This record gives sequence, C-alpha cells and structure tokens, in this order.
Amino acid sequence: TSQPLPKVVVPPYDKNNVFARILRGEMPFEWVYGNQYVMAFRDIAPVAKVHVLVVPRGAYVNYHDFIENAPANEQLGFWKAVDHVARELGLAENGWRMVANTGKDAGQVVPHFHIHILGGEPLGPMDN
Ligand code: DGP
Repeated sequence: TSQPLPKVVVPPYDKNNVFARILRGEMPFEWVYGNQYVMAFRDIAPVAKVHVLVVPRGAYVNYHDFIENAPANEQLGFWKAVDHVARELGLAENGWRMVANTGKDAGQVVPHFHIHILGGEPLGPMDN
C-alpha cells in the first residue's frame, strides 16, 4: 500500500513561449529534424559541442503535462524521434546525454516540454 501521490499543478500553456513561436515559424532557428510529432533545432546557448533540443509539436508545459496528457502515439513518436535525432547527429557510437529541466529548481526557462540532446565530446560527470 502506497501513499497517494501529491497533485502536480501545471501552469496554463503560454502560447507565446519561444518554442511555440519557433513551431509556428515566427522565429529563426537552426533546423535539425522534423516530423509530424516533433521539431529538433540547435540550442541557442550550447553547453556541449552538440546541443540540440527536441520539442513535441503539441502544447505541453513540462514532462508531467506531456506524460499525463499527450496521446500515446504522440508520446511514442516523440521518444522515437529523440533517438532518431541522436543517431542522425552521429552520437550513437560514442554516446550522449538526455536532459529535461522541469520547473524552478531545475531552472526550466521555456515552458514548453523539451529534451536536451548533449554530446559530441566527453561530457564529464553530472555534478549537480
Ligand atoms: P530549459 O528550459 O532550462 O531547458 O532551457 C531552455 C533552453 O532553450 C536553453 O538551453 C536555451 C534554449 N533557448 C532559449 N531560447 C531559445 C531560442 O530562442 N532559440 C533556441 N534555438 N534556443 C533557445
């Protein structure tokens, strides 16, 4: 028997966040990959030699919102696309890291769920 999980309050989706604007083609970005489920583009402030963001086309604020509310086909399409992009970027052989900042303590700044793909060089330990 387990405790009931605490409720997660998801803020309303802000249609004008930068990734929403990129998805609508209202902002310049460095294209990497796209399909019916996702877009992938270079991070504007890379912290590794390869730093790419994968975002679902659907409007989800964070991981909780995505995993609870996105239809199963969108979720599978998203996760498969993350793997596809990493392979297309040539990261499969030497490996890579996936990161999803969620909320305040993680420093999430863009309120549209996204995965960071990091690699192209040894990344070092995750020291925080
Ligand atoms: P976070 O929400 O903490 O996962 O960080 C958002 C990331 O998005 C951060 O690494 C910088 C990147 N970013 C912010 N604004 C833009 C933008 O306008 N274009 C691109 N390509 N990346 C952005």
